[in-house]
Amino acid sequence: MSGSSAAEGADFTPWPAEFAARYREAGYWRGEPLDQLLRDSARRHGPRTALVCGARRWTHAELDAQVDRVAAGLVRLGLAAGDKVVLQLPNVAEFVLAVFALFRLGALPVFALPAHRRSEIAYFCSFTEARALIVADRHGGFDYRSLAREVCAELGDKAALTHIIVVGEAEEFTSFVALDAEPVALPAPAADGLAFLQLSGGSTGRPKLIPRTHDDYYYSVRASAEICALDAESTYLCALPVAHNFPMSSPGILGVLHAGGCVVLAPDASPDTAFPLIEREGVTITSLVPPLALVWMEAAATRRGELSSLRLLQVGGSRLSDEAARRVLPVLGCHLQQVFGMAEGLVNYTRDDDEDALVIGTQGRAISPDDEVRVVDDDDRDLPDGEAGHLLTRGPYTIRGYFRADVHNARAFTADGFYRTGDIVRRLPGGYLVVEGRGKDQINRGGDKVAAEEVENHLLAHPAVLDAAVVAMPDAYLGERSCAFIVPRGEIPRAMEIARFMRERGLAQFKLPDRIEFVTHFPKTGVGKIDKRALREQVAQKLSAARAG
Ligand code: OOB
Repeated sequence: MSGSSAAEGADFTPWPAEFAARYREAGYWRGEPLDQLLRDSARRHGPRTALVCGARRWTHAELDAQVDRVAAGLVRLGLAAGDKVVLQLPNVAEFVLAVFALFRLGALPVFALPAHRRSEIAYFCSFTEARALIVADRHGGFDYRSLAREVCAELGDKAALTHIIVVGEAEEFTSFVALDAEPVALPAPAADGLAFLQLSGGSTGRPKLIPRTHDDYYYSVRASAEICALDAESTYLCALPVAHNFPMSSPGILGVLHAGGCVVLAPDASPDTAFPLIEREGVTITSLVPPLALVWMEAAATRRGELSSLRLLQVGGSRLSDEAARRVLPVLGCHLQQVFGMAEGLVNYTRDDDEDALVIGTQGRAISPDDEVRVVDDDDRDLPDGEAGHLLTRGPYTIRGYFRADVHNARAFTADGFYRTGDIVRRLPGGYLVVEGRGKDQINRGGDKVAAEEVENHLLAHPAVLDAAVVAMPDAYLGERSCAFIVPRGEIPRAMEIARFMRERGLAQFKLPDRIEFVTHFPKTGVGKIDKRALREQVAQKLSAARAG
C-alpha cells in the first residue's frame, strides 16, 4: 500500500476563502451534494423515463429509489463516507446507480476507463487506498474479474481493498445485485467536500487524479445544461465511455438527468450500434470525439434517415478540423457544438446562436463569467487577443491542485492558483478560443490522452532499452498517434518483442506505441534536453515520404 501517500500532499487544495465566498454569492455554489440532482429530478419529473440500457428502463422516480437501495447495500457491505471506490464499468445502468449511490453515501468514486489494465487499476487502488473496486464481468471480449484478481494479487493482503463488486456473473466476488437493501437514512455529505476523483490525461509518469467537489461540479453541470438548452424533452445518447468528463457532465448524463431528460446508454459508438438507438429512442443530443464524428458522417451518407431526431452533435476531446466541422450540418442534418474541456475544470462551448464562423472555426468560450482565462508567453506575460500562447485558467469549477501531488502541483499551477492547461490557444474577441497546439508532453489519440513520460517509463524497464522518447505523429483518422524512439543498449531488439513486453506490463492498449523507431542517439536542445520537436518532425517527414513513395 502507499503508506507514503500522505507525504505526497493534501487530498485537495481548497479555493481561497475570498474566492469561495464570491462563488457562493454569485449562486454558483449552492451547498447541495450531487445526489440532490436525482432527488430533484425525481420530484419534478418522477414518471418520465430517465435511463435506458438495452431493454431495461428506469423513470426518474425509479432511479432515485433504486439508488437509495444500492446506497444501503454499500453501507451494509461496510462502506462509509470518505471511502474511495474505483469504478471501472462500461456504459451500463449500474454505472449510474453506483455513482449516485456513492455520492449519496459521501463515498468517492474514482473514475477508471474500461480500457485501463493492471498497471493503471492497481495504481488507482493503491494510491487512493480504495476500499472497493467495481467492475463488469466481461466487456468487449475482456474479463474484468481476471483483471481484479491480478490487481488483488499485486496489492497483497495489507491493501485497503476489501471488496470486489461485479456487475454480471460475480464468481467468487460480490454481485452488484446483492447490494440491494432496504433504504437507510444517510447524513448528507458536505457539498464543499470531495465528490469524486477524475483522471487527468496527464503528461507525467503516473496518471494524476483530479479531486472535484459537489459544489463545483454541480455548478458546471447546471450551467452546461442551460447552455445546451436541455429540458425534459431532451434525450441524450451516451456513446463515449461514460466515466469520461465529457459524456458525464458537459452536459452529459448528469446534465440531462438534471433537466428531467432521458439518458440512453450505448455499449459502443459505432454507427451500427448508435444509429438504431437514435432512431428507436428519438435521441436529440449526443457527443463524440472527432474520429467518431468522421465515421458517423461516412455512415450517414446512406443512413441519414435514422438520425432525423438528432438536434445537436457535440464534438470535443481533441481538435476537430474546420473541414469536418463544416460538413456536420449538411451531412448529419444536425447542429454542431464544439466542446473544448478538461477534467480539471474549464469547459468551453460554442453557442447555439453563434454565427457559423465561430461554430466551425473555434472551440467555443468558457461556461462562466467567472472563468478567468489568460493566454501567456513562456514567461507568463499576458498576450493580446489573436496571439497564440499558453492557456492558464482559474474559476468556480477548476481545481486548485491535484489529489496528493504537492510537487507536481507547484508546477501545474501558478502561485495565484491558475491551472496551466498545457494547451496553446489563441483568444478571439468575445472570449472564443482556438486550440492551436499543445505545450504539454502528451499525445492526444483522438481524445484518448497518452502521457509520454508514463509510456517512456515502461519502455525504460525493458533490459534492451537504454533510452526512450515518445512523441506524437500525425494521423489522418485519430489526428495523432504515438511513436516511440528508442536507443537500444546493444543489439537492436525486435519491435514485436517490445510490443509484447509493453502488453505484459498491463497498460491500456491505447498507450502502446503505434510505431517504434530505433536510433543511435537523440537530437538535443541547446540545454541538452531531448529535442522532441525534432523527433516529431523526423517521424512526420518519414510518414509523408512513405505516402509520396
Ligand atoms: C476532455 O477532457 P480531458 O481531461 O480528457 O482532456 C483535456 C485536454 C485539453 O487540455 C486539450 O488538450 C484536449 O484535451 N482537448 C481538446 C479539445 N477538447 C479537449 N483539444 C482541441 N480541441 C478540443 N475541442 O477532453 C474534455 C472534457 C470535457 C469536455 C470535453 C472534453
